[in-house]
Amino acid sequence: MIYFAKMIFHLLIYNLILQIALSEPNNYSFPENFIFGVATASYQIEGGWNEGGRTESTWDYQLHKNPDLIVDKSNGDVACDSYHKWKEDVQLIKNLGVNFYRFSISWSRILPQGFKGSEINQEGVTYYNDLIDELVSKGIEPYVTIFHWDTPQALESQGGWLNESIIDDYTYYARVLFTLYGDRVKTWITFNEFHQICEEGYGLAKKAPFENLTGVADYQCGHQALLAHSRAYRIYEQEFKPIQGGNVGVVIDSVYGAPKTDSELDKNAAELQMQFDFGWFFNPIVYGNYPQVMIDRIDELSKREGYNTSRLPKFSDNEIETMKGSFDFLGLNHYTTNLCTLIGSNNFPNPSHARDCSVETSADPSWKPSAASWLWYVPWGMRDVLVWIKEHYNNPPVLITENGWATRGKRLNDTDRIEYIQNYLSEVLKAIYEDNCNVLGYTAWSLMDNFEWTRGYTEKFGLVHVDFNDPNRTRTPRQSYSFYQEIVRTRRLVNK
Ligand code: GBH
Repeated sequence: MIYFAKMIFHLLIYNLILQIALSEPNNYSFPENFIFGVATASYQIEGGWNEGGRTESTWDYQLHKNPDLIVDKSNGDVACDSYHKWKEDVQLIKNLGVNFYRFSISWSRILPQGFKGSEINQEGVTYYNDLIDELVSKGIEPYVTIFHWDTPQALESQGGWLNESIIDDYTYYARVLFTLYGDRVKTWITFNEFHQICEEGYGLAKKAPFENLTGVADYQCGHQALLAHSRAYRIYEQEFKPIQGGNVGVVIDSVYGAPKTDSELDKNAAELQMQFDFGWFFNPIVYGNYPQVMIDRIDELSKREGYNTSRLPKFSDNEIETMKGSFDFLGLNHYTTNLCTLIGSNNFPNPSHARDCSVETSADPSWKPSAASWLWYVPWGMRDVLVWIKEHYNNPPVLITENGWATRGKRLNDTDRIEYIQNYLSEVLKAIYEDNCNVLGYTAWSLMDNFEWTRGYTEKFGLVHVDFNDPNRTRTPRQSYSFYQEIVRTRRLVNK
C-alpha cells in the first residue's frame, strides 16, 4: 500500500516537473498544410570521402592538411557513414513520420572536377538516385540543398567564391542536378546560409576555406553566391519548372537581433544588425539589391579608408532584374537571439563587416546556454524574427529549414532539447495565428548527431544519438525523437 502511494507520488512529481519544463504550450494545432521535416548535410553525415569517385571538398582538404582547425581534431572522413548507412537513415525518418527529409548533395561526388562542362561521376549519381528512390518509396519527400558548404577543392584552389567563374560552375552543377533528379525532387534549395560561407569562411576564418579578409572577401563571396543563386533560380524557372513543376528556395540564417533596451538607439542598432546580416542576402533576392543602408555605409567608409571603389561590389541593372524575386520560398534557419546596441566603429578591425555595421551583440545573462557557445534558449525570438521578416519583405512564404539545440555526450533523456522544440514551435504557432505569418513548415536540425564543423563531434544536435567510437556508427533515438514523432502525429504541442 505504502509502495503504491509512493509510486503515485513519484508519478505526480514527475508530471509536475514535466509540466514546468514544458511550461504552457498553446492550444493551437498546426494548420492542415503545415509540413514537418528533419535535416542533415552531406559533409556532416556522409563520410565515404574518397569512395565512389568523390574528390576532396574544401573541408576535406583543409582538415586533412591541418587537423588542429577542429577542437577534437576530427573530420568528416567517416562521419555518420551515411554513404553506406543511408537505408537505415531513411527508416529512422520513416518511423519519425515526417513529411520530408532535407539533405544536401556533395558537389564533388557528382562532379569530381567541379567545373563547368566537367564529367559527371556515375557512382555519385547512383548514390543519390538510390537515396531519393528509397525516400519516395516510403512516402518521404526529398528536399535537396544543392550547396551546403562543401565546395570542390578543384574550384577552391582557383579562388572559390571569390572567383566569378564559380557562377558558371555552380549553375552547370545545379542544371545537372535538376536534370538528373528533378523528376522526383520537387523542392530545391540553392544555398545553405550565404552568411556562414562568406563571413565565417572568407571573413573570419571560422569555416573552410578559413580565410580572414573581412570587409572585403566576405562581400565578394556574397556577391558571386547571390548571382549564382539567381541564375540557378532562373534556369529552373525557365527550363525545368514548366515540365517538373517544383519550387526553388534559398536558406538564409538569422540570429535574431533584438534591441538591448527599449531606447530608440538600441532599436536602430537591432534594425542595422538585421540589415547587415539577414538583409545582406535576402534584400537582393526580394528587391534586387543590397539594403540601402549597407550600400551607403560601406560606400562612405570605403571612401574614408582611401579605396577608390566601394568594398561592397555593385550589381548591374541586368543582374538586379535577374535577382529580384528569385525565390519561391524563404528557408529560414533560426536557432537563437542576440541583444543589440550601437558602439563606436573604432571598436572593430578596419576594415571589417563588423565595423561597417558597428553594432555590439550580446546575450542576456538570464538566457539558458546550450552546449554551443553561440546558442541560447530564447523562444520568443522565433516569433519576433518571423514577424520581422513578414514586415520587411511583404509576408513571403517561409519554411523553417533548421532549428535545434546543442547538447554534449550521449544523454538520451534530452529534456532540454524537448523543451526547446516545444517552446520554439509554440512561438511558431503564435506567429501563424496571431501575427498572420506565412509559415509553411518546420524542420528539426538534426536527424542525428553529426560532424559539427569546427566543433567536431563534441556538440550534438541529433534527435538520434550516433556512436562515433563504434565502427558501425550505431544510431539510438533520444527522447526528443519520440517527442517530435508525437507532435508530427498529433499535429499539436504535447501535454494538451
Ligand atoms: C547551421 O548554421 C548549419 O546550417 C548547420 O550545418 C549546423 O550544423 C547547425 O547550424 C548547427 O550549428 O561565431 O564560432 O560562435 C547555424 C548558423 C552557426 C550561426 C554558428 C552562428 C556562430 C559560430 N549559426 N554561428 S561562432
